[in-house]
Amino acid sequence: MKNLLLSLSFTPEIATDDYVGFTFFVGCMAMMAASVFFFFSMNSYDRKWRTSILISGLITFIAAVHYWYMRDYWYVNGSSPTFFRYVDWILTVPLMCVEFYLILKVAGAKKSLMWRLIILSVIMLVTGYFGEAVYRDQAWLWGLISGAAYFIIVYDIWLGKAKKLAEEAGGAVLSAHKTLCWFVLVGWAIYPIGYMAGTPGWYEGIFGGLAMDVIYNIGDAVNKIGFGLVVYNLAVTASAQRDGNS
Ligand SMILES: *C/C=C(C)/C=C/C=C(C)/C=C/C1=C(C)CCCC1(C)C
Repeated sequence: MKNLLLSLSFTPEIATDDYVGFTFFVGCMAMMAASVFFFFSMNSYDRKWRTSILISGLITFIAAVHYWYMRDYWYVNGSSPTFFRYVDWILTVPLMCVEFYLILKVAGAKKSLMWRLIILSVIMLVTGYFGEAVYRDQAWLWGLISGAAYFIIVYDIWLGKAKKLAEEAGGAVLSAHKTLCWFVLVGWAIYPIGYMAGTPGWYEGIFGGLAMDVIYNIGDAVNKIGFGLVVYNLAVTASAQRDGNS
């Protein structure tokens, strides 16, 4: 209890040029605010969307808690909180795969689609962790394997089974699916850039000047909050359309 109070009342001093510290701080706040928004919006649309928005809120909430620790870790150690970063991702990215499934369930998506995406995302993250934290000398190799899993996810949702289901559903579901596909193609592509900026390898010269954590923090804000807002928008739009028809 005393530790908790101490950590709550502790005010770190953030240097004006500490962009990593700054983005951890702002990221933490943004994730908290987004969670409150998603949780409190639960009564604004049809019941059937509740689980989807609940998951959007859980994603930003889990991130908020991790950002709280990462912010602290960075302040105290001045190094990347790689462990917390990957624990956060391993919890939140599979939840995003669940979102894809829930949205496409109206069109008859099977659980196998969800599990396929979850397994691919876990492979992507575990191999990324190996490259960043365990076998840094072969970071490029682990990054490549991770990238392959990422590529299959992109293929699956853009051109595979998920796309067919979205087309069958049509309307608001199809347009939400398309937007989420763009998030995965462009938004998620921010992460390999951060990885290349933060690990040794032939690519060091390309992104060497950039701070890995700033890139990851921007990626998280875009993907976790933005992704949730797309789902929120779908819930509101689809509920309004239904009300209009009835
Ligand atoms: C909320 C967190 C999200 C959406 C995290 C996504 C992370 C990735 C898409 C990470 C991908 C990576 C590669 C494709 C290759 C290099 C290693 C990773 C793990 C950074």
